[in-house]
Amino acid sequence: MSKMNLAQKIISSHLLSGEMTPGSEISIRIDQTLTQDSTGTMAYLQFEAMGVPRVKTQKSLAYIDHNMLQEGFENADDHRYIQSVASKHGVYFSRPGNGICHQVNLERFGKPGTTLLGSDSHTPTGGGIGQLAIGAGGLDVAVAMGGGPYYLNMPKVMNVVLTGALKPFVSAKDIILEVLRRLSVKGGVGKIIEYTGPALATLTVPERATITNMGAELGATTSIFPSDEMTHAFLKAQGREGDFVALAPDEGCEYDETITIDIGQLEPMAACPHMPDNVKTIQEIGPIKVDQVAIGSCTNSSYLDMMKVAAILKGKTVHPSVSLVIAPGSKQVLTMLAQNGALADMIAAGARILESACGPCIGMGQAPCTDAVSVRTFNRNFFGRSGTSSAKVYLASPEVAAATALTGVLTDPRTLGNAPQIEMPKAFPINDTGVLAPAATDEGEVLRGPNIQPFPVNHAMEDTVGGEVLLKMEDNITTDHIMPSNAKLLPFRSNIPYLSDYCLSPVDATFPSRAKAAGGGVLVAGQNYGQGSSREHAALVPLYLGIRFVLVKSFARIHMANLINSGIIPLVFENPADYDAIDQGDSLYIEDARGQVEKGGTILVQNRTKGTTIAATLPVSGRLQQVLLAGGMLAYTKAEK
Ligand code: MIC
Ligand code: SF4
Repeated sequence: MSKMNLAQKIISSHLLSGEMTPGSEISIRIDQTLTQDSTGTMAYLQFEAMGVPRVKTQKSLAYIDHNMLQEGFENADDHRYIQSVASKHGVYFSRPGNGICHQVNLERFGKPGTTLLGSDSHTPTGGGIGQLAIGAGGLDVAVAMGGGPYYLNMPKVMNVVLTGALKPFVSAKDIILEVLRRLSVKGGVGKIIEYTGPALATLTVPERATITNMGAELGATTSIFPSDEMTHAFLKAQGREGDFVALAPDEGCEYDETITIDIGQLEPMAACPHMPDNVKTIQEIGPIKVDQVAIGSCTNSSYLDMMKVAAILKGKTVHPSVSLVIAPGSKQVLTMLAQNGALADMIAAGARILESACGPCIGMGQAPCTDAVSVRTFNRNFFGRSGTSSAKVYLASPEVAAATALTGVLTDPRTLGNAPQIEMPKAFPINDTGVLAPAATDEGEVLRGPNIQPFPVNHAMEDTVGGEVLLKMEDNITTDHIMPSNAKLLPFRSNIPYLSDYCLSPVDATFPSRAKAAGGGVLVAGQNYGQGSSREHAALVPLYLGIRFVLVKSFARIHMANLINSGIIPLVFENPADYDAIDQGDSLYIEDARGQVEKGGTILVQNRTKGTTIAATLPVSGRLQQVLLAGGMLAYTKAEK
């Protein structure tokens, strides 16, 4: 490959094995890792199980930002466990209150041209700074911390050419909403989205990061921008000029696909309930009555976003029927708002200020009222995720959210008059005391509370694998369906037995008890099964319940990797019409499972109830066939040693 696009350049400079042909397995070296607390407990338990004394990456960070409500001892115990285990093994610890992992990592640690693997699906936020940043399950991140390669299928690279310039009150959020509208929540599967074009000269790093962040909702492996003058200015303002390198695709390089968006044509938009690709313009949706407005999350909580909100709210009062909550993304952002008076403007307008964390985005508090309409600057509006199953969540820009908070109905901010002009600061205030350096040696004690329970470990594959179809599901089942996370359940992320009583409960509340009574079984679903979060709990809990294989029309990337790591066989219908011929309650079995998985390709599944045979594809390569035969990644790695 003589001329390379940017994604290919970074991959080739980190390539450890394989050929960069789309679809074939490659492995890459990982420079940085990040974990957050809701996936981190499991990642560090798995890291401990690997027996590596100190991390081998350039920098590994453990953030605390998800489980912030401390209703009982559980979350605080998990924080203490992560702090102690991080220190012992050489991982930097970002204290609770320091901010949302992706926002802080962008500000303080992300470096253009490096690779970042994070146990959170929004890790691609780092693409805003020219980093190849990928979300993965906790076990994959644990392996990378131990110096191991990260395996993935070489993605196709899709070029999104941005032309024109945003009109007033139209923002970066509208660009990614437009990409979602065009490509859908499965349009990015197996792809890296690379942004180029003349409009990039107008988009700052935090705006780019909004776009790469929500690229996760396309199902993309990651999204990336070049590292240019904007990147230089941002790094310089963060006192990190030394981390800058200029990076761009080669002139005349090739892409697997290209689309062009004239961002000057865009209008304020929102993703309507309950999918991030259900995008309409604010004008099309109309002035629906709104009960809650929530501003923040890793998508839209930068200084720039918060300043736009403060300017719109300044001197006005939040509508009496709206509850407005605002969570600035990091200690740095919150400090700046406090120092320049913008925080006072928000408070005076009637905003409820939340700590710098994920908060309502993952249902940690601020569940809206029954049947509420909630307008959020977040990235996901999956059914039930807000904590109120009857609520309808719309995803929109900070400008739309702030305007709506003032009027009480969904509002096109262009009706407000002049758009606020916010300058990027020349120098951000630097105070890294919220990040604790690890101990110099691995002699420290790891502090575990009673909430830390062992995780389930699979056994080597049997000769016959199968059981009853315990649940037959539709398309686009998310990890929020498979393993819901809200203020009541998030404290139990280190307690798989507890979580098992809630598995798939948004789809069918009887599933956990039926799975337990049957002693396990199999799952059947439609397209894009497992989209959303990187939480490996969506595989570990089904493993605990005895799920042996999952047969679907297609998988989301991270969830499929998590199933394989847990030793649950992922299978894809060769003929999607076979899906229709299966009923919940049928008995599906793979005879000679070891032989069939060893051979790979087509796997024959017997429907013993209907007396039929279904052809399914095992969508994995040689190494992963061995992982499945061994009963998952940990068993495989131990056998390798
Ligand atoms: C999310 O946005 O869904 C989360 C919560 O950040 C998850 C991680 C988790 O489930 O803990 C993600 O995006 O991976
Ligand atoms: Fe946190 Fe929400 Fe971002 Fe997930 S999407 S990391 S829950 S702010």
